Amino acid sequence: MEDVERLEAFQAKIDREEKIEPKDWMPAEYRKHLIRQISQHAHSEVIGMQPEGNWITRAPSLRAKVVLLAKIQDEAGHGLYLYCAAETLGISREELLEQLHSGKAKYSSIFNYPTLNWADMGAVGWLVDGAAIVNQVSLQRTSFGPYSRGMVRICKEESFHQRQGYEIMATMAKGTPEQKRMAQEALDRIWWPALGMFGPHDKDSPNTGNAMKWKIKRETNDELRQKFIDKTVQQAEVIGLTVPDPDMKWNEDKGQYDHGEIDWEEFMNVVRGKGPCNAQRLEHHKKAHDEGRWVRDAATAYAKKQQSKKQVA
Ligand code: FAQ
Repeated sequence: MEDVERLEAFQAKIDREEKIEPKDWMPAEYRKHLIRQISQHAHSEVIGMQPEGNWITRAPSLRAKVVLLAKIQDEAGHGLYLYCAAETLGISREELLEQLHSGKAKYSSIFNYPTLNWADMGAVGWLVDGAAIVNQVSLQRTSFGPYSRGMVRICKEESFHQRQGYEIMATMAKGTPEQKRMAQEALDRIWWPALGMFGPHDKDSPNTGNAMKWKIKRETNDELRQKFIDKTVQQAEVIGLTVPDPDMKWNEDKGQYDHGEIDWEEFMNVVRGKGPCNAQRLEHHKKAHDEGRWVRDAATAYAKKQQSKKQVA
């Protein structure tokens, strides 16, 4: 078929709400777009383990430690599903990691902020996983089959993550005045970076046009950010905390909250690698990757040996 016909057939399939699968024909731009987004998503899951990993040894109880450990291990699993989904598009794991280490591939800006105390574990679970769920529930309906199916599994686990964070915040908010202050300060620190997770305003988002046409994204950055705000402001009120936005106000006519503006200059600085922890996060990942080389070599050698045994038998 000519490319024009193929393109029409491809778009028609998307418009019929049928999934695109790895062996289907797809335009090079669609493949490239997906590799960029899925790999950025995978890197975020894995780099996102660092700010929470920082608190495993200092969790305030055995229960808190077990819950946090389970949550962080889930994030590693999410990274693996997503790397596998990206690999079905014809890129290798080595190339994906090379792009992360060279700075070509991004990961979510939120993970370049430090986690200063235990209340931050609550705020990260509640707000960061909360924002991730809003985005990922929408991505369950994305047009690429492996990404969509990965999202279904991931969303089931993310809702536990959000609740464990909210539980920490609720407990601290009704604790001593000092604990309540810590919870409020964690909310103050993480609120604006969490809103940045949804990306730039739609008018400043170069990828949204194609993403919506190809149904990679089902809702825009601003639509998802608004959904998150509308849900979360009320959750804060329930536990007696206040979001740090003096312009936050319920708009009866629109049926949603009006809110203040993100500091976009700070956002862009963090995205461009100049956030408080960008260098530290990448260094740590590179070091762990180098130190794990012997495990990968051993696993590959074992798999090869099993394969040759099968061939002999
Ligand atoms: N940070 O044109 P758009 C989690 C970049 S997982 C860094 O709007 P797009 C679980 C963007 O890549 C959280 N960069 O781009 C967890 C693009 O640059 P590029 C991760 C950002 O793709 C919790 C440029 O700006 N979730 O939290 C950010 O249409 C706790 C222009 O932007 C996902 O990755 C940002 N915040 O929309 C784990 C969801 N925003 O690539 C551990 C999947 C924008 O052209 C612990 N991704 N950029 O060089 C998406 O939904 C989309 O990629 C968006 C951005 C919405 C992030």
